Amino acid sequence: MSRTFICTFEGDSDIEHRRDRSWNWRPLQYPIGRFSWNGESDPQIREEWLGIIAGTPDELRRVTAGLSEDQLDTPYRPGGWTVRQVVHHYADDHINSYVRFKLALTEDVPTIKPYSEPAWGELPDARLGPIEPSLALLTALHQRWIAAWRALTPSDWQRAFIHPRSGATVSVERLAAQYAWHGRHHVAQIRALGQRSGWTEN
Ligand code: NI
Repeated sequence: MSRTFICTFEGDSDIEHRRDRSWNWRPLQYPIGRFSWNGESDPQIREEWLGIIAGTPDELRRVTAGLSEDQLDTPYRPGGWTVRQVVHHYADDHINSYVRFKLALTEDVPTIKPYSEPAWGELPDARLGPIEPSLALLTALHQRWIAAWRALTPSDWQRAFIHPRSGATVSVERLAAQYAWHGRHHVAQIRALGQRSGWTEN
């Protein structure tokens, strides 16, 4: 049976979008589309996912390079997070997922602790703080994360945790697919904003 997953990130969830009636913003919110995966992978596609995850910190650095404070404080879409909040969200969210990944590797299908993405995004350091610490944190975090991914045995890819909100059992295989998507998802939001605003030519 083919399994198709949609994104279950706390803030990227279906629940948020049912609450948000502004369907006009969907192309801005999902410039590369929603996360989906048919539940299957092979060594080649896993390697592609890891390559994308490994490159995410540099992509984020590239797309935010040279932005002014005003540009960093511009929402990527009306009513959405600012570029600054998106950068801090990367650090906050990937820290949480790194911990979930490690829990899945070291415990027997543990139930993880969700967090409120919208609330974390509204904390003062996320709304107002300089982005460099989060860029540096993401770079270091992904070095550790990728080293851990690359050390997995074939059977390790099926190790999993339970997300208590959805009840879903999430394998680290699925996590790789999700984070390859997530890494490109918000970078594409920022890039699209820059293009619409005439900040960049590409
Ligand atoms: Ni996100």
